[in-house]
Amino acid sequence: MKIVKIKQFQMKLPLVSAFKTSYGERTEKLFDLFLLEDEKGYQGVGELVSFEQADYIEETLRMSRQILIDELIPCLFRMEFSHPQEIWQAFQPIQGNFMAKSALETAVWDLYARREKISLQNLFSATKESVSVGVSMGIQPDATSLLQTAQSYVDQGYERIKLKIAPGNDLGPLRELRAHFPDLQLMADANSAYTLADWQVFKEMDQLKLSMIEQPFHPRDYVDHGELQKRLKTPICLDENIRSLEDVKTAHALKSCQAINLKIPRVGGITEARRIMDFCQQNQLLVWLGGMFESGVGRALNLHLASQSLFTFPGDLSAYDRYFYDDVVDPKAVLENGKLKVPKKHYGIGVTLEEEKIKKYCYKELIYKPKEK
Ligand code: OSB
Ligand code: MG
Repeated sequence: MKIVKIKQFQMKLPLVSAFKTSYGERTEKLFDLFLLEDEKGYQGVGELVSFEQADYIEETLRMSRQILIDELIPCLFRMEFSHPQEIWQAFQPIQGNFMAKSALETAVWDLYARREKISLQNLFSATKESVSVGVSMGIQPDATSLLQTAQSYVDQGYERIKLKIAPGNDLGPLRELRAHFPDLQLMADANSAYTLADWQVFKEMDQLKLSMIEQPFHPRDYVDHGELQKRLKTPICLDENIRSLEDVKTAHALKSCQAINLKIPRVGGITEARRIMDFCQQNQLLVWLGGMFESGVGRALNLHLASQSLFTFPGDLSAYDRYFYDDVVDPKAVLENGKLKVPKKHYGIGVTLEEEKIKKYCYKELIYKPKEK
């Protein structure tokens, strides 16, 4: 098959509440959607999730768009392929730019499944109809809002809470949550805000029965994470560090962590995500699915991947209204008995773009076609 046309929608969805982390505040989510069409007219859609600032990882939205135009889209147009895994292979000579690669690669998986007239989860031999979910919670201004927010998530049915922490805003709120929710699956995400010199803070955290502590140190560090893991019983989970299977192998060899937060866009797409899942399974590393404030497109994709039996720990997979007032897909993801259903209203990722919503939230549309020979 061949890709003969690509539409790019530059989108803006207002966030329900600003998300404060160790690296700043967000009130709107910008993202792009890439709608691919093959020679038979089948379509697939992928989401570009890169942020405007390089504060989570180095790849920004502008950088992603540039590499897509300069290299990835021309590369895809040159290809004649029979399976989406070949896209992964073709993108290998292009270094980095994982989120840009993922936007196209995941769209091809969607297109392929639609063309085969099956649900995407069937390409993974996944059978779960719904997925248990957790929620990621920003740093709260005070103890009252901390407890109220957590309570509302528990009431909605979220099975696990991940609290963002930063130096000075860590043990206090975590102890407060633990005291009020003694049995809740609770974890902390530091987004690289600490160094090994802070290790005693984590030693205290070790008493709080946390499921894991996510990314305490620098995104390139494996050695200090390994040293900290040696001193703690709580599993360390790596997020920002993990861009490829090779990173997971390094973390495993250096005993830097016991768990991996797997995000499809952060590793360049589905093919790489599945290589990582296989390695984690063979090497007793806990792997679970993380999120990037995705719109309904990325969320649907995440649900299909997370519906495999390997995923037992609840992912950062919230209902759409956790983040947005509205969404661009049909059907929207809503919680049912504390779980999210794997969307199957359509083939592929199981949702379709709502034209009227695209019109409403799209501020720029571009079309790409292969160069005439
Ligand atoms: O560190 O896991 C993170 C969102 C954007 C970037 C980084 C992270 C996050 C989250 C939210 O924690 C996950 C989600 O619910 O989408
Ligand atoms: Mg994280």
